[in-house]
Amino acid sequence: MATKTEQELAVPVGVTLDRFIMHSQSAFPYATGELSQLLRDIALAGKIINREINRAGLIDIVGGNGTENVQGENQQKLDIIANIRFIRALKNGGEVCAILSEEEEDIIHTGNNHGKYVVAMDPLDGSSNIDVNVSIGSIFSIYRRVTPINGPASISDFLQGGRKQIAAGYIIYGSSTMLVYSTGDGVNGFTFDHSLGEFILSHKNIGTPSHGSIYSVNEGHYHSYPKFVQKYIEQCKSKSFSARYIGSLVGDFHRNMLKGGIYLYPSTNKDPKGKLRLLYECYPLAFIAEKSGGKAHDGFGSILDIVPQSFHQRSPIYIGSADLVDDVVTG
Ligand code: P6P
Repeated sequence: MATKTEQELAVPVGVTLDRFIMHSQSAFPYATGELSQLLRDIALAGKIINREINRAGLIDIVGGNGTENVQGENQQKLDIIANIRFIRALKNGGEVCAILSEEEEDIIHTGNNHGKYVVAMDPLDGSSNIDVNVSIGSIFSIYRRVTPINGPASISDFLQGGRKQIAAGYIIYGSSTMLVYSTGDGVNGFTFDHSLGEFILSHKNIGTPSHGSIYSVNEGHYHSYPKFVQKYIEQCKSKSFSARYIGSLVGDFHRNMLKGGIYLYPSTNKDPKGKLRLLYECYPLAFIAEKSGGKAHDGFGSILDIVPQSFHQRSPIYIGSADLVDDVVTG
């Protein structure tokens, strides 16, 4: 019986997030390491939140917190915890001068006025799924500040527009925990190895298939959707597309990016401007979609070209495979 060679026995660990970041930084001669450190800080927050989620059922942190966020939505205990964990990691990391969070009315000044960057984030999206063990996610968007270094950040740092993002991504807490991000040159996915406590490169240079046969939309709101959306949903049914909607944006987006498909959250009677928030849900996922060859549209133009007016504004969104997005918006 042939014995396995040493090489076969010693399966390589793979490229850690740290090594990948250092290698990527070396490709930018003027990079001074702050963005690399910021990405590490986000990864650290993701590891901590992952641990909290995995033990939520055991230490009574599932369920509602009995409070509402700025959106008037019931906050889950893990929403609060994730928000605190991200703020703490970014404050301690020192690279971020201010944070905009879905869970907070106004921007959070970190005290790091020397920081070059600001971060807009949804600390934990889809949190109503926590109690039923459905995948949830954290979403982040990074800008270089436009206000003077060493001074306080301001609203202008956050209302630069989607195409001014220098990096964006998400962490999905599912059957495995993954960090997916882009700094503008491709999209890469890292799977968390619990035994090592490291994110390992598992999905290099992700490409969104230009086509697909999955559509993700809440058909319970069908009758309040615009006619062009109703027409598209009927087309999906006539083509025997698969309906896949888990009520968790990051989970639906991630599956559609890997397999091909489209996620739709149109305007409705209840949310005439759409439900999803532009700055920390639509912009970052649109950045990832476009950098992986997909598209993100609001029915009038690219999500990334929407001129932002306020921190928590909402937008309709049609995002995923380029051909499917075109089919929706061109009717
Ligand atoms: P609905 C979760 O609240 C969320 O923001 C997204 O994660 C999800 O896709 C959507 O809302 C679900 O909304 O109206 O279908 O329950």
